[in-house]
Amino acid sequence: MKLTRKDFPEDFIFGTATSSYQIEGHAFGGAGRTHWDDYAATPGNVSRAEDGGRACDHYHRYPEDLDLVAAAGFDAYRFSISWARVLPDGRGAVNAEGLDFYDRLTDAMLERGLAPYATLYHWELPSALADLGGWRNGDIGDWFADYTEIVMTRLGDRMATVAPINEPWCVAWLSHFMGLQAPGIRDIRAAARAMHHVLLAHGRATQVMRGLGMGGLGGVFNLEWSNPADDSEASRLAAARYDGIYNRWFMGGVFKGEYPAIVLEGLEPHLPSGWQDDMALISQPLDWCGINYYTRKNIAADPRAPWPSLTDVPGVLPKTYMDWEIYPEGLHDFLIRTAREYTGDLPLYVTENGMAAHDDIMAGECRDPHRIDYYEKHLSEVARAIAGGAPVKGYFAWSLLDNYEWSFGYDKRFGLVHVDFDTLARTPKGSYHAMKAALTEAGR
Ligand code: GCO
Repeated sequence: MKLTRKDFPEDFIFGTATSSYQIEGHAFGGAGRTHWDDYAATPGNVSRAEDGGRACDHYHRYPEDLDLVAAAGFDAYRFSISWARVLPDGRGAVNAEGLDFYDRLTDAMLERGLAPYATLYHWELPSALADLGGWRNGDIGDWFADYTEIVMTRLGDRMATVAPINEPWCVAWLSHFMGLQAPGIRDIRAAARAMHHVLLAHGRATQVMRGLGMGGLGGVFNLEWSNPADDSEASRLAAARYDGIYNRWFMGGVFKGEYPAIVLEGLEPHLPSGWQDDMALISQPLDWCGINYYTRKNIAADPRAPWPSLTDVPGVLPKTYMDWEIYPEGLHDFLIRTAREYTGDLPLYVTENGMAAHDDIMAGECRDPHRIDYYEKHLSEVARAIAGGAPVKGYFAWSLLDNYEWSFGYDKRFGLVHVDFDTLARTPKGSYHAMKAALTEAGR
């Protein structure tokens, strides 16, 4: 990698990110069942019906994993806390072993000089709450607030930053309209409710943490560039609807207290009554904004389909193993647009960015020049956004380890570190060594 730390401001934070269900091994330590266990147990949802029962066994191997993070020269580690590990039924009895685990994990980060960047929900809803309607039930704001209070009463004094919810679009739209993640629902009314309740829960958790006297509170949004697939006015409008649903709904709700009209057009009839009364809570001030960025979509109008009457068509750019187009400019454009239109001077972090590949070990080594190139191109766009005035304060590579890529199972490898899912051996890839060289003198 040609870029190094020196190409970024002195206080710029480099980190790497993971999430609980994707790496910990949810069968260990008394965690409760989650809707991902149920989704994976239903034929046809997940490749090879794989689940997160063992995953990378980070639950037992976290010291070794954090050693790898520290040795690469990262400043911070973005991790998540599993609701069902702390509260197996989502409410009521606490699993002391679960809270103890996150306590040990936090201290292990601090001992290695890594700043803990926590997320409270990265998709593993306790099944007992899914039984009550999960994200469709407006009570989830209070359930999530209670869980937040339990976790942060214990850990809050040691967190550098906290985001309540990872990628609200995935929690709501991908999972309740497209049906491609747990709970796998395809229903516009369920989707509309989830779209609102996920932000209500964000607001309630933020309120609770402020009440505990905490700072460093933000939100993490996955943004996807919406590119009209052709020059027609119909496709331009379809792309604007896609941008509205994917990006502007959440940015507008959280940073302006309003939802975009182009989305309300389709969703308002299905929102819970009195939704307007929640907007002040949803848009209370934050300390930073996180952007997860991977790709763009090419959107065309599909006038025969009901609202939002659009479809995505394959693009011409080189693609990752997820079949996602590689479009680094989108990261620059989102950083600039977010600061200009939504967040002003608020610190921005790239909280996830990375690519999947089919990485093999050969002669004891895992070479992934494609991934080094991906990181280099995206980091260049971050540097360009900073030069253009966007207040970007940090960048987190997704992901530390090959892990459970949700409905794709263990086949899509995103890690800087290769994981052999039979032996669980960790092998740092070429991209890990390149990062280390960019971040430390020792790695050069
Ligand atoms: C995300 C997801 C991660 C995925 C990654 C690659 O936050 O987008 O949270 O869990 O693994 O995005 O798809």
